[in-house]
Parts: sequence; C-alpha cells; structure tokens
Amino acid sequence: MLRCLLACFAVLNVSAAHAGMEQNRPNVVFIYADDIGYGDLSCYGATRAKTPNLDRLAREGLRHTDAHSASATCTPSRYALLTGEYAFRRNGTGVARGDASLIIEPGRFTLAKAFDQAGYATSVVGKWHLGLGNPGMDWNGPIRPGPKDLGFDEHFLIPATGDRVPCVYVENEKVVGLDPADPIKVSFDGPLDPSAPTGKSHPELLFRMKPSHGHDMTIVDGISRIGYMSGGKKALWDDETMADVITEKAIDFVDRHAGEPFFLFFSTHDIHVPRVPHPRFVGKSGMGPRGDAILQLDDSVGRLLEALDARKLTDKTIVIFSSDNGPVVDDGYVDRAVEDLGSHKPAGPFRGGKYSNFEGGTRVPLIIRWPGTIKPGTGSDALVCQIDFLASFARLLGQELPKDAGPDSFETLDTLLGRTAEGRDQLVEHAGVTSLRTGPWKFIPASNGPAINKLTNTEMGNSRSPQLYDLKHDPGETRNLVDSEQARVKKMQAMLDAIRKGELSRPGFAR
Ligand SMILES: [Ca+2]
Repeated sequence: MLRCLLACFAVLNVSAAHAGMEQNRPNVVFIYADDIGYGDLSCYGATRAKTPNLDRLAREGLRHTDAHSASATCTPSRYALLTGEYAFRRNGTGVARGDASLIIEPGRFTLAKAFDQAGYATSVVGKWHLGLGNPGMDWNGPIRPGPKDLGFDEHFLIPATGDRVPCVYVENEKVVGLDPADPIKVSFDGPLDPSAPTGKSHPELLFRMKPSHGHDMTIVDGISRIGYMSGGKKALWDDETMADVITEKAIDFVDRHAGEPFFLFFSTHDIHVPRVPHPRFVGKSGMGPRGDAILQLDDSVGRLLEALDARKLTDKTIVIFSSDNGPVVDDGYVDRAVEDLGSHKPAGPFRGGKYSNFEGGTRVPLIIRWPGTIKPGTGSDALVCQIDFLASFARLLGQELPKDAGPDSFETLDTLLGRTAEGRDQLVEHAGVTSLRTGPWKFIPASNGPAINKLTNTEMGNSRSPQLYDLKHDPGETRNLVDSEQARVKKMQAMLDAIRKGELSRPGFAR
C-alpha cells in the first residue's frame, strides 16, 4: 500500500512538474497591428466598429488601459520593441525608406533572441519596416542580413509598408515568386525609367486608389506608392489578399511547430494605408475602407485564435494584441476615411494620434490572454510599455539579459500579467519630441514643431511653451497646468534630461 502511495505520489509529482514546466514555457503569439487606435476596437469603447474576436480575447484575458507603444510611428516603435532601447538614442531609426538597410545590427540581443536562446521556434510574419540587407542590396540575390540575424528562425515579410515599394513578399531571404528573367530594381532617389507611368503623371491608371498627399510614384495594383521600382512583375503582391496571405502563413507556422514551444510575431498590415480589404469586408463597416480594414484585422485575429483552439494550444499559449502607434484617418489616400468617420473616435478619449506628442500618439490597446494565469475579463490601468517586453519575457523564459542589452527595457512581467497594479514610475513617450510620464502626469517640453500636421489633420502636441497635464482628471490634455505646477515641471524636465543622458537605465545595464 505504502509502495503504491509512493508510486502514485511520484507520478503526481512528475506530472505537476511537467505542468509547471509547461507554464514556464508557454507559446507566445504577439499580434502587432498597424496604426490601430485606442478607440478603434469595441472592447475599448468603439460602437460603430465591431471587433468580436478581439472582444473575445479581452473577455478571456486582461485589457490594459494605460499601455504604450514606444513611439508614435512604425519604425521607431518596432526598433524599441525588439531591442528594448528607445529609438531616440539611435540615429537612423526614423520611418524607414523601402530600400533601407537593416537598422538593427546583426547579432544584437532582441526579443526574438530571448525566445531563440530559450529553445523556442521563432518566426515573424507580416510587416517588418526595420530595413533589410546592407546598403545598396540587390533584391534579386539573398536578402540578408535580416530577421534571421536577430533571432527569428524564419520569416515571411512585407519588407516595409503597403504604401512603399518594393511591393513583394520576402520569405526566408528571398523575394517570393521572383522570375530571374525580370529582375527587381528599387529606388528612392528618383525614377528608374523616366518613361514609366507614375501616379503623378498618369492618375487615370489608379483604378483602385488615388493619393490624397504624396504616394504618387510607382503604380502597383492600381495604386501609386512611395518610391520607385521596376521589374519583378510576377512577384508583385495583390493588396486585396494580403491579410489572407499573411494570416495563412501565421497559421502554417503554428501548425508546423504545434509540438514545441514557439514564438510568433504576427505583424499585420491592417489598418495601415493603402486600406484595400478583401471584397468580403468591403462596405461592411459603414465607415469606408478604414472601418472595413478593422473588420479584416479582427477576422485575422479570429482565425488565429481558432487555429490555436483547433490544435488544443489555447491553454498553453500567451496571446498578446497591441498596435505599433496611434491612429490616423487620412494618411495619404483618398479612401473616404474622413468623410465616413461619423461619431467614431479612433483615439478614444485621447488627443492627437499617430505622429503626435499627445497621448493619442502612443496610448494603444494592449490585451494579454494566458488561460490559467491571467484572470479572464480583468483590466489594468498601470502604466506599461511595449519596450518592456524584452526584459519581461527574458524573465519569463529564465534568460539573463546581456549587460549591454535593452537599456530602456524594465522587467514588468507581473504588471503586464495583471499580478500587480504597480506600473512603471516613469516612461518616455516618443514622437516629435520626447515627453515624460510619471504617474498621471504628462510633461511635453517646448518645441518649434507645427501644432497641426495639415496633411493628416493631426494635433501634434507641439507648443512653444512647455505643457503639463494631469491625465487622471484631464485625459484629453486640454488644461495646461505648467503655471500652477512649476516645481513639478522642473522636476520632470530634470528627470527627462537624466533619462535622455542614459542615467536611468534598467537595473544591471552597462555599456
Ligand atoms: Ca504604424
């Protein structure tokens, strides 16, 4: 009897240890949407846009309400997410050209590397926009260095953005479907063939979408883009199927790695411009292509969640959803985004949006689901930032950060998972200037930048005088308290200066 009890105990013990192991090595699917605003999802208060799959994720997980991307535009946000370093510390991390070389040095410790070192299968599928190759790279040869040099085993990429050439997919260092007899050339310095029609010279060829500002160079799929490309005709993507193509690639990765821990960075193109959703979504939102692209994004999320359900992976997978920056309405194409917006507020209660120093620039949705660990349907208003994923996941995976990695990435795992309500005690919000958050306070230093970006009609939060807002009582940043809070302003300016000088890096960081 005793022997039997002992044996049973041993079995229980082993399975408990195994379960613990599994909890320590969950799969991670990080869905990174593009230009989705705080107010764009029904689980964040939208009433005209319906996002049932994201609502499901929120219902089953934790919804953060003071979460931030590291910057108010794509490239710097993504740079900071992967490296744990604020983009303002590095030259060349602004919005990248379509022919930019890789902006993160090969071999550097990244978020993907943390998973890679922990023995995970790793992949990035979707929008990259961190540059590829070395300067002057030939797109017809091997496209490297790239994600493989930063900890991703495999990749399937939109190299830059939908509105920039080259309009081709790159899979594991090669342009997909490239005919060697029709080589690709890419230029951002001027036309490759002065006789080739552009959006500017031949607007009658723009059967799908016309530009509202810029975006008037090479025409692909009836849409003119930023930059010039020639050749590669068979490799050109089709905008209407882009979400389906990358969603299927993401699910294929899950399928191939269902039996081992995996990290999937699924970086959607939705809802960036040009917004050309598949015909099955067209007209369904009542808000034009921008609203229809929100529905398409939600559909991609739903299909990925279903794929996890069908493979019985839901319980051992952390799913994260967030956005790389705040929302923008007219971002360069005539797509009725402004006209059809109605009462919809893409940035929710916040002021500004993509590009802006106001909260709308970086305050984004962040939903995290981890069955068995995160209590379903919970919320957190702690101050958190995507830049902390590096240090936080390193801890979860039991990986030590190299001393010189992730200077600005603080380990905030318990906050991200809702185990504590204590958030960061300071955060830099990066747009035209660097602003500082401490608790409910937001300090925006004086700057000479324009108050309004006239092209996108965005309030930029620039002012010749410094600004201080109490977001707890004034989330819309309407009452500047600089005059009545001079001591606080001084303190926050000093702290911002110290952070910029690298004096308040994460514990243990050393150059
Ligand atoms: Ca973006």
